[in-house]
Amino acid sequence: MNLEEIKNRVLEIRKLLDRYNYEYYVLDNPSVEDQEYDRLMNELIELEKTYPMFDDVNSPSHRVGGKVLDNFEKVTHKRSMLSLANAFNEADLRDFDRKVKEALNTKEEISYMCEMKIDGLAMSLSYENGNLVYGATRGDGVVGENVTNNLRTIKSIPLHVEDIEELDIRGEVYMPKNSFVKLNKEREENHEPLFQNARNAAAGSIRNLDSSIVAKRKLNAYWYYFANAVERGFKKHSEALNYLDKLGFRTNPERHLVNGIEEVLKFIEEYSEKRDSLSYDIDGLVIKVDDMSKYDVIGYTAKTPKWAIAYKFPPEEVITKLEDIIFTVGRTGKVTPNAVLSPVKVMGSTIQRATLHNEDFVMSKDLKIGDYVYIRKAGDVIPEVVKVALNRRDGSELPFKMIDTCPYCGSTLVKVEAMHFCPNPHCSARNSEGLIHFASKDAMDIDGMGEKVVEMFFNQGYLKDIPSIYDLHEHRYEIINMDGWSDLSVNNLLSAIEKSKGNSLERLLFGLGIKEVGEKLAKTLAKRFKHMDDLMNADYETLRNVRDVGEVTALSITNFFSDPHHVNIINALKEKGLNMDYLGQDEVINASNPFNQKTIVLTGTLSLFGRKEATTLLENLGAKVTGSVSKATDIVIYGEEAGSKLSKAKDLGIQTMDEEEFKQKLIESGIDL
Ligand code: 3BD
Repeated sequence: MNLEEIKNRVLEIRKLLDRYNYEYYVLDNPSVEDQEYDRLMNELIELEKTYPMFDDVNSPSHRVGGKVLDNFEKVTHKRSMLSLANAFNEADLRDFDRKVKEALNTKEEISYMCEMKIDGLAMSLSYENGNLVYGATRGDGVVGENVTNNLRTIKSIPLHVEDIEELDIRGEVYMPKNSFVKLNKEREENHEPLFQNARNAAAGSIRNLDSSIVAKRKLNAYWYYFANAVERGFKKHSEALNYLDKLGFRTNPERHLVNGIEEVLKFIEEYSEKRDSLSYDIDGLVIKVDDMSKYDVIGYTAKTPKWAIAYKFPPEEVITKLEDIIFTVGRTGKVTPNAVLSPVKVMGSTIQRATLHNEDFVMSKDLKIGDYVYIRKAGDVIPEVVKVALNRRDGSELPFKMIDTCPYCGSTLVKVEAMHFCPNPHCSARNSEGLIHFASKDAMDIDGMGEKVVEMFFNQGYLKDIPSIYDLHEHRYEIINMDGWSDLSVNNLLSAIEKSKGNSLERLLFGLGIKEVGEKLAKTLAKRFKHMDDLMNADYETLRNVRDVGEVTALSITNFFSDPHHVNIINALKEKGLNMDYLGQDEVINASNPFNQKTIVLTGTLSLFGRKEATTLLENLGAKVTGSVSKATDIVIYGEEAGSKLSKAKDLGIQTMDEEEFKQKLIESGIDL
């Protein structure tokens, strides 16, 4: 064969294999024997190996995976991927229908497409001139991850379609129920951690960086939306779906076009029953207006279309025994009662603990130890105790009693509103929780120092408080000899610890676990004060002048830094070489901002900003802030109860601005509020 003939043979085999794939995986109706398929595949692989110039990423030979990536590239979706509003009951659905009719100014019944809401992962596929160019996860709806290599291993996904300029389609990748059960069984035999449910198994698979592993997971997909259908002349969603079907995409046959909301409700009733007999998990149904030409009239909210809604099945409830109530102590000292339950399966995961929040919660539900209780879980949310099954009481139940001393250090608990706190800053439970928080991703981000590791080292005595993290290297050889550790894993941990010393101030502030100081406020404080010492020296008034710092927060911060125990921790961290400065970029100030070179007066009570902060912000933008209104004043910014200065400004025809407008202008000037 000459090169031309070889190329033609390669193309011919690909076409055949694409067709056989489609027949087998989409139509479930193969036309050739496996042997014939394998023979062609081997011939193709052989040719591509010998003539690499004819290789192609979209060759069916690449469906077995192979490439191992370091990470996934980010992709910006051509059209952003919307969310869906939820309906939980009949009333919500009728409301939806009423609003659609109102928007269309009609009393006629609406034609709705009713679909399964597959509990999988939303994906987009993009084709250009008939070739798959990328497949991506939803991400935040705007930017997702390029998982094309992994999607290619799903054999029902076409690598080529008819030669169409552009196709942008959306669907759900999922793992069928029986594949999930089988996968977990294998994992159990191999002593590998189990997946909680089919959705997590699908998510874990599609985000695996090794596509040859993905190829072994039995994933599949249904495609439910043709994003550029209207541009391509389609008027009905139902027609767009039929077209996708014709192009070779797998569309869900469990879809029904119905007329009016009553028929939607009937459909929901029918599928609430049928749900369990499907080969995949669904967590609800999706109802869509069929007439796409009306989508823009019906409109959109910020994130969701108003022409579609997701009906969510009610959360599953099960009954189990409340064996005991135990107490845990968090890093702030908060003591939480926890339900110890007889293990029970809800929504595919086994539950044996549930938080009971605080004493009042337990009392208001009248929980007694030995009671049978209803547990509810919806989707990925944490399970909750709903109520007692009173009819199952036999008198043997024991009353609940809140403890008054810390179960870890014995200190007398302090009650603040409904909550109890262990006041001892040296309490071992508090310290170990504090360490876990300090090392966590959003705080100091010490990779490899999660809950299990901290607890293990804590129990060994290698860790006792936050500064001891930075002495962990002294235990290097002891750790290497512990179960599950190696030279490499210890090195990785120690270098992650070393690396964290260079973090910017806000991570350290958040990591210290000051009450009321969350991630966002930590950043604001770091930006405002720049150095740890300046924050430590700030008095109550100065703190109150910072945006988002109220009385409670200002007090909490001053209390924290006036405690010698905390000062010692910070000094110890300084000694270990931790960075104590804000390293972030200051905002780049645009000279064309509306405050540059202007003389500005602030008046009235500013509630969004402290007066001092507003002044600093304005000065940073090139403004001069003065005290009294005159002809030289350019702008007056006013808050509540502004008096004579505001009226004078109005008399003089000076520009005025309320706080909201001020905030808006700051944002437009590039200030990161
Ligand atoms: C399904 C959006 C629209 C195109 C927006 C109407 C929210 C997950 O089977 N239709 C379906 C399914 C999901 C859908 C749309 N039709 N959006 C649909 C969907 N049959 N599950 N979803 N999604 C997909 C989401 N995912 C993660 C985080 C937030 N939202």
